[in-house]
Amino acid sequence: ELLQTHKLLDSCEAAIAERFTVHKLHEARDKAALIAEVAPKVRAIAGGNVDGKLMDALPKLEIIANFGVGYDTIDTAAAKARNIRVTNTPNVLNDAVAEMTVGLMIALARRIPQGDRYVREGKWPSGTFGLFSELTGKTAGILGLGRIGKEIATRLTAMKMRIVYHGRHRQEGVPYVYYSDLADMARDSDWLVIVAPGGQGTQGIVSRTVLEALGAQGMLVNVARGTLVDEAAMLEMLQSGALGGAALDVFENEPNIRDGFMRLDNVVLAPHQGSATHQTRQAMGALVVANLDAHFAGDPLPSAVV
Ligand code: 8YV
Repeated sequence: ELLQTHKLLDSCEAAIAERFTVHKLHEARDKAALIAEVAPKVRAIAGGNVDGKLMDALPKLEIIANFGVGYDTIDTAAAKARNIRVTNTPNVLNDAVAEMTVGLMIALARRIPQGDRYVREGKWPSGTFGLFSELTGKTAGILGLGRIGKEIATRLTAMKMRIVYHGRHRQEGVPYVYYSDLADMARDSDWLVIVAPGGQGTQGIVSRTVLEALGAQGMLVNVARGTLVDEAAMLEMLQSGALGGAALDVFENEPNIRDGFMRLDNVVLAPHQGSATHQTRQAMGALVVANLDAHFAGDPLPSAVV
């Protein structure tokens, strides 16, 4: 039997239901009661939000198959200690997230959402919309040059941007300048592109100091996790003009976001839709199922993180 912890793509839910008796934790009125009831039989979890306590409550649990590349809501150390496998959905979403990133950047720089409103509100015949900045010739500092970060870099190179990057290590065979210090990179960049994993190790690394280094002309785009950024500092700096602009697909407490963002004109806001295309979500769902199938067939897991 399988415990599902949040809503998944319909086709993924259907494929899982063909294979397992499914219990939906997110739909249970009394979650503790459901967990106690299913504990003797649940061998798999589909979804995230799994801590050591939930693992302990499910003594037969063997695998947690996450729908998403980021698994910051799963306590992987606790899973490892309990011999529970964890899988994610890497690679299949790289292109979709990279496309969204470029789209957000152009939308912010050229004020595409504001232009749409301007036209709809009938202001065009009697006014001028203005002149804005472009990506061409600018420097993009990528925080997290992983699988998605590299796809973003390729696309921004095509936009005639200069690419630099920061991460824990300099990477061999990468044609971009490496910064070992994030604030130094932000200082030298027009754009800070946040695409590093969330979780304990990266919490708040885009600090006030980093944002100050990016500066009043600086633009930020975040398609990773809201937790990477000191969000209170970012909001305050966007309000005061100490930071130029931000295109945000992710937030600290999403889907509930700080009210201040709604009243800002120098932001583009998106509802965590980086991977939200038909083809990518289908592929993510298929990979969740492939990991579960491989596990219960005793085969190597296609995309294990633990
Ligand atoms: C979400 C994501 O998982 O892959 C990730 O890490 O952030 C997204 O793809 C998606 O919204 C499904 O919950």
